[in-house]
Amino acid sequence: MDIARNPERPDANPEMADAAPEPQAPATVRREDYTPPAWLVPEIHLDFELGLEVTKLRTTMKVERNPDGAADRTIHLCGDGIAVRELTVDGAQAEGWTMSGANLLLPLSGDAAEIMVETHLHPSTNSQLMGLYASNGMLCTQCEAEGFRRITFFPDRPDVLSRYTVRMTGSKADFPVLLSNGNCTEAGEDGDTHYAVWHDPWPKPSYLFALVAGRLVSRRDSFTTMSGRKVDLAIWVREGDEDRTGHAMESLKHAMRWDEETFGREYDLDLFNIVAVSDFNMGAMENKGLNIFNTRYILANPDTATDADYDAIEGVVGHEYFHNWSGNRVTCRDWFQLSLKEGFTVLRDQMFSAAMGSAPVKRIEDVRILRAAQFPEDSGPLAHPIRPDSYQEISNFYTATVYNKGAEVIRMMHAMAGEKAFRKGSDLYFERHDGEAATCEDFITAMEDGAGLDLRQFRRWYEQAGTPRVTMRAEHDADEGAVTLHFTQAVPATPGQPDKKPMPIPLRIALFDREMRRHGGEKLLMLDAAENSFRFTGCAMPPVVSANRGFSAPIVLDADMSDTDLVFLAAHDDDSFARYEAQQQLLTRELLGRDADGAGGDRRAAIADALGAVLDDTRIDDLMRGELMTLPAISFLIEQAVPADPGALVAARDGLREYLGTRLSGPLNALYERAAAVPYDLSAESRGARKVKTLALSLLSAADAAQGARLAQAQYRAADNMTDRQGAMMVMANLDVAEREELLADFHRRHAGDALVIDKWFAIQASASHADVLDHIAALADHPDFTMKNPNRVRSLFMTMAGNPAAFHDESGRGYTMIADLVIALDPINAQTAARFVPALGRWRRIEPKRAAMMRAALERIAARPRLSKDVREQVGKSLED
Ligand code: B3K
Ligand code: ZN
Repeated sequence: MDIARNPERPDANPEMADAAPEPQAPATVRREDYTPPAWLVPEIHLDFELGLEVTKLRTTMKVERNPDGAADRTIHLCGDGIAVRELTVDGAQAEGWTMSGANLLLPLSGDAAEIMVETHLHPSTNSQLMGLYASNGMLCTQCEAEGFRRITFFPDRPDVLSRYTVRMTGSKADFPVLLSNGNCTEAGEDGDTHYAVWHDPWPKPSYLFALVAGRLVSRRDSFTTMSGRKVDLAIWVREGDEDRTGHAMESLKHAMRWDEETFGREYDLDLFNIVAVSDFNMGAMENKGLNIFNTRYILANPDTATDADYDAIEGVVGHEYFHNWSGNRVTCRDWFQLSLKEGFTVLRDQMFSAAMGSAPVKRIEDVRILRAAQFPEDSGPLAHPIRPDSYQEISNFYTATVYNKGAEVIRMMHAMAGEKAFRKGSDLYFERHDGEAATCEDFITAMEDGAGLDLRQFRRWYEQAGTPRVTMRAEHDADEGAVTLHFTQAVPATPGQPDKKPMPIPLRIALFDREMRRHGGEKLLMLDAAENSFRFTGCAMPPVVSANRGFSAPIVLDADMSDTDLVFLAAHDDDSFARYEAQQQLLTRELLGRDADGAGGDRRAAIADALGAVLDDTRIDDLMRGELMTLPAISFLIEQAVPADPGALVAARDGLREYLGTRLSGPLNALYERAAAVPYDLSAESRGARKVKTLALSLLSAADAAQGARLAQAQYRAADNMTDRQGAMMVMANLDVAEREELLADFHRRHAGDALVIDKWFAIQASASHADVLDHIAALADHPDFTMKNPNRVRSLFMTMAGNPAAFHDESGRGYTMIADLVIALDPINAQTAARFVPALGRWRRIEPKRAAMMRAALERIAARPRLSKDVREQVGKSLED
C-alpha cells in the first residue's frame, strides 16, 4: 500500500490523508515486460525551500521524446505520497493531466517541453526514511530504489539519466551546511537565510540524487588521482564526532588508490563528500559525489569501535566509492539488473579488503557470510536468481543473493579467466557502457569479448536460483596408478523453477600424497553436466582430495570423505580455506550427530587434537587461528539437517564447546595469557591477539563458568579498547552470575548517549545464550533508550535476537511471537526495515514440525492484518505459499 492511502502511517502526507484507504493487491513487475522510456529528461533543476516541517520544491525538467521509446504522447511521472501544488508546461498552466493512483499522467503536444511541478514535503514526519527526511535536526535524502518519487514527480526509473542542478535555500542557523551532488557553483546569503547551487556534470538516474542540509562539521583531506588531478575529500558529521572519522578517511584514500591500480578507475569530480547520519535504513548509499552513510560505517575510535567495526568501515567506504564506476558511471537499465552493480561492487570491495588485510581470512569471512545468509535464502520460499524475474517491492530484493551470490558469480568468471584476462573484460565493460544504463547481459558479453571466455552455459547462474549440490567420489585404480573423480550435480527446485539445468562449476582441486603430505599442483576442473568424471595418473596410493579450494564455486559439496582424510586436510592443506573447511566439516559432522568414520572412531577427540594443534601452530597468524577456533553457525547447521531441531543443535554446540574448553584448558589458558600481553594497536598482530583472546575466553567459560566470569570481569576492567570490552561483555552476558548485571550497568553508564555503543549494549544482551534471554529482550524493548524510529536500534535488539537461535527458536515459540509483534508494530513506521524480519520466520519448512507450526502461525497472524505495506505483504505472502 502506498503511504498516501494509509492514514495510519505517521508519515502520511497530511495533504493526502483523505485519499481512499483501499488496500490493493500489489502489482507484480516482470523483467520480460521491460520497455524503454517513452520520454527522456536530459536536464532537471530542483529548487528547494528547506524546512524540517515543510520543504517546498519546484522541479523544472526539460523533457524530450525518446527516439527508441514508444510513441506515447503522455509522459508518466511517478509519485508516492506527494500532491501536485502547481503544474506548468512551457510556462503555461498544464491541461488535461490526470492521476493514476499516485502517478501523474501528463499529455504533451510536441516532442519536447519544459515541465514545472511544485510539491510540498514533510521531512520531520517521514519515518520511512525514504525520500527527504529529518534525522537529528538535519535534512537528508535516500532515493534508491524508488525514493525520488516521494520528493517530486519524475520518471523514476534508472534508465532515465539527467543532468542535475540543485538550489537550496534555508535558515542559516538550522542549515548552515548545504550539500548536493557534484560541485557547488554558487552560494550567497540574504539576512537569516542563505542559499547554495550545486551542479553535477555527470548525467545520472534519479536514485543517485542526494541532498543534505544541517549543522555539520567536516574532516578534510585530498587525493591526487593517477592523472594528477587534486580531489577535495570531506567527511561530514555532527559536531563532536569529527575525531572519529580518521579511519573512514584513510579507508577512502586507500580505496581511491586501489581502484586506480586494480581496475584502472579514476575519480571524476573535484570533490567527494561523505555525510554520516544516524537514522538510515541500510549501511550507506553511493549518491554521485555525495555518499550518505549510516554513522556506524563511519565513526570509529578504539574506545567505541571494535576491530570488526574498523574492518566494516573500510569495506563499506570502499564499496560505496567503487560504485562510482560500477553503478554510477555504468548504471542499471532496470532494477532486475541490480546485481550488475551490487554483485560486481561486492566483489570489488571483497578484493579491496583482502588486499588491505589478510586475504585468506577475508575469504573465510566472506564464505561464512554467504553460507549463513545466502544459502538459507536459496533454499527457502524467497529464493530468487541473482537476476530476479519479478518483484512486487524492489526493496525486498536487496538480498544476500543479489549481493553476495552475485559477487561469487563474477568471482567464478575471475577464476576461469585469470587476473589479466578478467581485467581486460572489466576494462571493456567500462569502456563500452560508460554513461549508459546497462544490463547483466551487457556485462557477460563484455566478459566474453574482453576476457575471451565462453559464457553461454554460464548464463544459467543468472537465471537459476538455488545452491547446486555436488557429490564427489574418488575411484582409485592401484594397477594403473590412477584415480578417477566422479562428480554429480543437481540444482534443487525453487519457487517457480521446478526443473533445473546443470551449471558450469569451476572447481579448484589438489590431490595430496598421504605420505609426502604434498600435492603435485592445483587444477581447475570445469563441471558442466549432471555427471562428470576426470582421470588423473601418477597416484600409486589413493590420494586425499582437496576440492573446492578457496571456495572456487558457491555450491554445497558432498565429498564423501572419511574423518581421517578431513583430519589430514585440517592439519596439512596448504590452501587456508580448504584447511578451515576440513575442520568445519569435521565439526559439522559432530554437531549433527553423524556416526564417526575413521579417526579411531572418536571424532570429538580428533577434533580436540586438531584444535589443540591449531592453538600453538606457529605457521599461522592469530587472525587465521581465530577462524580455525570458530565453530559453525547454527544457521549453517540448520541448512545441513532438514528438518532441523534448533534446540538440539544449540545443545550439541554448547556441549562441544564445554568439552573442548575442558580438554584444552591448558593450551587455551596459555593462549589467553600470551594474547592478553599484546598491547593495543591496529596492527594485524594486535588485532589477531584480541580475536583469539576472546575466543579462548569463550571456550574456557563454556567449561568453567566461574573461571569464565573471573577472566571476563578482569578483561572488562583492564580493557583500553572496545574489542576487549565487548568481548568480555559477550562472554559475561551468557553467564548466570552476579557480576553480569554490574558489568552491563557499568557499560551503559560509561557509554550513555553514544548511540552506536548503546546499540552494542542492546545487541550483546540479545545475542546471549542466557536462560532468561527472552525476558531480557522483552525488558529491553521497554527500556527508555529503545525506539522504533531508529533502524540501528531496532536491528541491534531484534535482528540480533532473530539471529540468536537460543532466543528465536526457544521451544515456547515466544521468539517467533516477538518477531511477529515487531513486524506488525514497525510496518507502519518503517516498512522497509519491518520486511527484513520476515525471512527469519519464512524458514519454517526447514525446522522440526512443532516449531515450524508456530513459525507459520506467526506469519499467518501478520498476514491477517488489514493494512500491510507492500514490502511486508510480499515477503509474508511468499513465505506462506505452497
Ligand atoms: N545501493 C545502496 C543500497 C540501497 C538500498 C535501497 N533499499 C547501498 C549499496 O549497496 O551500496
Ligand atoms: Zn552497493
